[in-house]
Amino acid sequence: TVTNATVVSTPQEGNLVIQGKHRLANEIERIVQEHLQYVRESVSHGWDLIHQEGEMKVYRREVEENGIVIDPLKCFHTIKGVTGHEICRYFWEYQYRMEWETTLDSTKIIEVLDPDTVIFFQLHKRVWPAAQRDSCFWSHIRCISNSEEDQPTWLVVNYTTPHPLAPIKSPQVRLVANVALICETIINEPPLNPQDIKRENLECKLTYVALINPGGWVPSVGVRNVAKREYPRFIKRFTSYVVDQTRDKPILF
Ligand code: 16C
Repeated sequence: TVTNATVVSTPQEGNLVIQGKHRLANEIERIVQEHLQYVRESVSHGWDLIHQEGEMKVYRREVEENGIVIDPLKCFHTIKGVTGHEICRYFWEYQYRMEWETTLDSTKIIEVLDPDTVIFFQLHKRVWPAAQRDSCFWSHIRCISNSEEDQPTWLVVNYTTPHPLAPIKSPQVRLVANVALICETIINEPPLNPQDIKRENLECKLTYVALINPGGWVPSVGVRNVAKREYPRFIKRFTSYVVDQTRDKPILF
C-alpha cells in the first residue's frame, strides 16, 4: 500500500505516484542523523563498563536530571551468523517482540506512518515500588548504503511521541525513550561468487544506545540495579533469538 501518495497524470510519463511526507518525517530525519553522529563517538571519559561477556560490552554514564536518573547506555556486540538487516528487522517487527522482550506487559501498533515507520504503545512491567511505566514512540527502520562494495548499515530508532490514541492515564507514568540499534555486516573470507556466502562467513557489529527518562522520580539505586541487570539480559536474549530464528532461513542481506 502507498501512504500519503498522490497520483498525477503527465502527458509524457502517464500516471505517476508522488510519495508525500508524513507529519513526523522531518523529526525522524533529524533524530536518525543525530544517532549516526552519536554512534561514532567513542566511549571514554565518564563512561563505565558495567558488563562484559564474550564479545558484548555494556557502558553507561551516570547522569541525573532534577534528581531523576537518566543514565545514557551504550552497548557493543558482535554476533556471528547473522546480518545487520536481520538483527534490525527482528527488533523492529511487531510480531516477534513478545518473544524476546521480557520487560513488557503489552505492546501494540497504534498508527502506521509509512512502510518503515509505525507508532507503538507499550505497557512496561512494574518495578516495585515505582509506578508502572508506559511508552508511546515512533519506530523507524532504515538501510543506509555506504558504497557500492560495502554492506549497508541498518538501523532502527525508537523515539517518544505523543498520540491521541495513547493518552497518559494515571497511575501509569509515561517514560521518555530515545533508543537506537545500529548494525553493520562484515563478510569474512568472502567467496569469489557472492551467491556462495554462507552464514559462517557473516558477522554483525551491533551498537545499541538507550536514553531513557523514567518520566518521574524512582529510587536511583533501584533503577541503576535494574538497568545493570536488564540491558545485558536483553542484548543476550534478543541476539540469540535472532540467531535461532534465522539459522535455517535464507540470508536476508
Ligand atoms: O529497546 C528495547 N526495546 C524496544 C522495544 O520494546 C524499545 C523499548 C523502549 C523502552 C525501554 C524502557 C524500558 C524501561 C522499562 C522499565 C521496566 C523494567 C522492568 C524490569 C522488570 C524485571 O526500544 C529493549 C529494552 C530493554 C530494557 C531493559 C530495562 C532497562 C531498565 C531501565 C530503567 C528505566 C526506568 C525504570 C522506571 C521504573
